[in-house]
Amino acid sequence: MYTQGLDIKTGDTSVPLERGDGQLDRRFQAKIDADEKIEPKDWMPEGYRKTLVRQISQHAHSEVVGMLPEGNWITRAPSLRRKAALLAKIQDEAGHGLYLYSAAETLGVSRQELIDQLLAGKAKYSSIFNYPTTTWADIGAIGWLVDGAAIMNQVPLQRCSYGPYSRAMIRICKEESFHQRQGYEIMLTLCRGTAEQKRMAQDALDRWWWPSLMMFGPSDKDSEHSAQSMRWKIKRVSNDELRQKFVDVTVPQAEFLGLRVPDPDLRWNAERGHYDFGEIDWDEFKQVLMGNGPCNRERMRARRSAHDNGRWVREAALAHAEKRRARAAAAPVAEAAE
Ligand code: BYC
Repeated sequence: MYTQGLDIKTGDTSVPLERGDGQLDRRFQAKIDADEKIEPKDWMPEGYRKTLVRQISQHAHSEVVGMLPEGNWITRAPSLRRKAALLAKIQDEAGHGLYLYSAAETLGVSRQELIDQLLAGKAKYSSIFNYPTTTWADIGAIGWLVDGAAIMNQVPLQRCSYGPYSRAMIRICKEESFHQRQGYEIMLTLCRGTAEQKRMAQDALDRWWWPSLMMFGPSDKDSEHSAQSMRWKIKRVSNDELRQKFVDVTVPQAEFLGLRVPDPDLRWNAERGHYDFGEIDWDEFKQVLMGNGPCNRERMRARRSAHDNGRWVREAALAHAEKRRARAAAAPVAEAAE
């Protein structure tokens, strides 16, 4: 774990150690209001720490579970170029999971605890990864829509008040933007191909559009954590605002592809300067969150089996690290020179 001793100083010179008078809380909020970053050793309210552990770990789990729907297509990608790009994308997602677990560890929780919660079915991950990838066009739609939605949500997280999370986001966003482009390029190729390929692209858009809008979370009026997370500048933009931005950016992209967004209520509202769009099926969203989506059980089975199959690798890596540590302790100079 990366957590080091808690440093009670909040960057200010004379912080009183008594917490009862709310001074620490006030100084903490003042620091947030001044757009200063909170770092792992700074004092923070327990609620802030818990909110970050919850959000960052859910985000990490999403990256890791998110590899599964795409992994389904590595062996069936239509060319060597597509296979190499897909492999690289999935590998990036594993990396994102690792940065995010590391960021969560700075808050005093171990990666093992977080993974145990996921495997026990107690932790959430993004609803979107509980839908199946039935055709190659789904890989295009995931890159275009799912990574597109992820970027929309993650760009403001680069300015999150918690230093390790915001810094992880900067690198992740760069990679996500490559992912989004490779997805759109797959869609463009299909849409400029045969009538059958274009139908495949339309079918993928039909199936991924609404689940992509659900990625942004419940509407603002039903979002239990938003108000506090905005005050703490963990979240910078609300769920509904981000969803609207995503629709505004994505509809012209669909038009360029010659595809139809599957929403009869979608229309440009000149007065608002935004697209109006139909109501999300919140019952479906709730069912997916409760574990009843089309692939929830399959995803958890795959994660548990990967975890069990990887046990010997983790044990071997630990044994190797222990051997190196023991060698270094016995002969520090020789080990350092290695
Ligand atoms: N799915 O009060 P709210 C990727 C939960 S991966 C599941 O609005 P908050 C990629 C929410 O957790 C990108 N659960 O919460 C990878 C909360 O439950 P708990 C994933 C959802 O936290 C591979 C409850 O509903 N991105 O890009 O203020 C391949 C109430 O919601 C969902 C992130 O994780 C959902 N869609 O806001 C390709 C971004 N929505 O904890 C691509 C980081 C809501 O009370 N996370 N819930 O049990 C966030 O920005 C925020 O956590 C959310 C929700 C906007 C998602």
